[in-house]
Amino acid sequence: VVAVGGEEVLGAGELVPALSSLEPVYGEGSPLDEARLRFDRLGDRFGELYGARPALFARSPGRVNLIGEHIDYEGYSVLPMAIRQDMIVAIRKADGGQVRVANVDDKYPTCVYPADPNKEIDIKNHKWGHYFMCGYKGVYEYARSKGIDMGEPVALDVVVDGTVPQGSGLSSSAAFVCSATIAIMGILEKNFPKKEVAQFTCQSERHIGTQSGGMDQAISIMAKPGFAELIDFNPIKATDVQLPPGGTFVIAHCLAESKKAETAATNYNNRVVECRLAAIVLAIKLGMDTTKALSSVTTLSDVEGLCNLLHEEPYTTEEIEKITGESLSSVFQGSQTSLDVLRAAKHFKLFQRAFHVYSEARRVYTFRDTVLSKLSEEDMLKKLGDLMNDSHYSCSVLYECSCPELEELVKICRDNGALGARLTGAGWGGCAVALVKEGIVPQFILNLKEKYYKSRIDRGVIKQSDLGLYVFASKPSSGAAILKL
Ligand code: NG1
Ligand code: MG
Repeated sequence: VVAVGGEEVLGAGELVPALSSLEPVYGEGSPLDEARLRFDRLGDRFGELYGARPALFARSPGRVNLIGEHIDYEGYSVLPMAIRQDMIVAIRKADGGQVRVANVDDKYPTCVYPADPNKEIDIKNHKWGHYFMCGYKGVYEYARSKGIDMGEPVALDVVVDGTVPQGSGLSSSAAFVCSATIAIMGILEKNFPKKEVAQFTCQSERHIGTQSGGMDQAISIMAKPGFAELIDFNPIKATDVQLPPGGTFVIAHCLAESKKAETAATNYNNRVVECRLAAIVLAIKLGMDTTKALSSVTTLSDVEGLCNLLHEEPYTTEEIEKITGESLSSVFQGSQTSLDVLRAAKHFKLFQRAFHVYSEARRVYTFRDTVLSKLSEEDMLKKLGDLMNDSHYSCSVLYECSCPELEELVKICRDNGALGARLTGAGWGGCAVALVKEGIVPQFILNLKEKYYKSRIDRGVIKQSDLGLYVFASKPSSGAAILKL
């Protein structure tokens, strides 16, 4: 009975914990009866749909990013923690050449795919089940890259149950891709090194059409209960960060859904492209040969962060093409999602995006250093809160990934005693995270209910009884695990 905690390998075999031992998975003090009930319900639903018991369950958590927003894909370290909310997957091998992905919630109609890891995902026609197929394709791709024989593609019966609210910036998508991945590894009896799973699941999720960084998958796979993690990339590494006990992170959903996959061309992928362009222009301004800049510079972490070499006025396509001596469509040739960005973009705010990335990258280390410092807890919490506020300002004003609802919510958090508050995840909707002194958490949540949610309940945006799904305090939870019956 082992939870996949600090082990090096993730997958089937001796690392499989029994369902009777959920404690290591959910951490001390979690409502385990509730968790057990969820697994029971999921198993029952599986039985109704497929007339059999699942062979195993897998779970992977969502996360809240404490600081370091929109910098993972630029190669900079971030500081998230796993939350208790997760995705659980029940799975068995099936006959008939199909992967059937059902959900305990009828809101999500069953998706059926051919059991063919080479088949592209139809991203123009977005479906919730696509994330499972990201995991499916990813496992086979990883195995192929390592020369591991996977035999004939397997047909699968799957039912999932997710508690990470969708489009919330809490990474329901990575929780789904990661739980799908390890469920498939479990069913195929493959053990892959944990760090590699954290790495390749990031590639897997890109099949959905977002050029995501690796933060969400890394924390979902590598989290340890009780710790936030400083995640470094290239190579991927997680370092435990013990947060000061006097502070609690409260997560609150602004109730605007962030439809990241659907709006990628103007939001998420747009920023990835702008950062790449900023990096190339900076490299050239710093004296690099244009051919070399175009071929070797991919992220802002590849160049020195001298933003003053960029101008604040947004860049036009023509201006950038003059600097690079090459048409942008040929620079991004071969990346359809980038070409979609170019088609949708009016101009490119290179200075603002680069300034955000470099300053946010520094804030992550300052945050970590503050946690490790000898400051009194009072001063420490205040400093951490200030950093979160600075991060939000930068996201909102320079990176423009906030929205009116998030602005209102963040302000209400600060006005009601939060030491700091910021949007978390990609933004454009979803959640804010607030640092609150332990002692005032219940009152703080009551105030949010009164000042932010009450009017929305009255207007029927959410049900009073669902409020707990949208605003809650969170402790650092554990990472991905496979569970057997
Ligand atoms: P969310 O919004 O939770 O999907 C996204 C990216 C992260 C990171 C953040 C912004 C994916 C899977 N995740 O998170 O890699 O870039 O935005 O910091 O796209
Ligand atoms: Mg996501």
